[in-house]
Amino acid sequence: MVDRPKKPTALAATPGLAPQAQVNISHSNSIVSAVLPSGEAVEILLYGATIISWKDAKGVEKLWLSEKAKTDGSKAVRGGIPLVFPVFGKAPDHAATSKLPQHGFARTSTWEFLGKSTSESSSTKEGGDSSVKLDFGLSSNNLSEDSKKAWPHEFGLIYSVTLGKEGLATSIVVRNEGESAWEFQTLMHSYLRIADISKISITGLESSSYIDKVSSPISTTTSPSEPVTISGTTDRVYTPARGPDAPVAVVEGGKKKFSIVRDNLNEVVVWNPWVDCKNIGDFAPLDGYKQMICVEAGAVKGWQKLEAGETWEGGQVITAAI
Ligand code: TA6
Repeated sequence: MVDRPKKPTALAATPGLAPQAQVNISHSNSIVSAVLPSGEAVEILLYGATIISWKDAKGVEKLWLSEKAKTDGSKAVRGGIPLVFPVFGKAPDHAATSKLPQHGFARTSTWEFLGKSTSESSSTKEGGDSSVKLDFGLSSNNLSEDSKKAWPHEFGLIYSVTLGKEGLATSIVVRNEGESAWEFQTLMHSYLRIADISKISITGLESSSYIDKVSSPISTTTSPSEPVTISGTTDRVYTPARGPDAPVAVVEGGKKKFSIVRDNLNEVVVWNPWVDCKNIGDFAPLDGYKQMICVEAGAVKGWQKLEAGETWEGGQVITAAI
């Protein structure tokens, strides 16, 4: 290259945009993954719009996934964050959803990837303050004939997963696209990864009403004014006394590992199958219950009713300690 005397000094380097999040679709269009410049990562299976992995900037996995989890679309994923809609559990006494499988059809339907939107700070500091929102859609048209027959209502769901440096947000918009009202329940069935179930306590559920699904008969009672600890099969639907924007936190060895705040999701389900996991065919390893705790934000007590054309939205933000 000819060297030119007196060539202009280099223009002050205009700070470029902060590096962007990388979003890919892989595994024959079945998995959407995103990685932030700072290293945080998330993977979502289009089957069920199930989050199957969420890693922090150091590559530490935050979600528990069974070693026997099916991610081939043959059944609901055992682990990660499956999505429950339009019914939580089974509702034999609720005519409109009584024919649906446990936890409804959202987690066993193939969703569409609607796209991504990123937000970068203008800052050029390492990694910026970037986050990326991934949107997924499901409507009556995506349903199997069986599901349509079991729940013949016109609906539209948009499920958004936002990966940020501080945490992971999931939110759902539910729309009644039909001509008549219907009602639903929804829940984000988060399997959080921990090191040792005997060392965790859950705060934010003190002095709160809860349904104990392990007791026989199932009972409704109020929790004591201290954190919840797990020492056996646990399956409880809490209505936290301090409301959705008061954090529910998983503390392990005295250190806060996860903190969850909610929007319009008034209930928090706490589930650990303990040694009963031996009766769950896709739960592995058999001592895996020691490394997981389900803390599930949902609207599952009673039913949300949508008139024709109405929309409902709810969500959660999970922050995880690095
Ligand atoms: O969220 C707790 C719960 O409703 C438990 O009762 C247990 O059934 C768990 O969900 C897992 O349900 P699944 O249908 O995924 O086996």
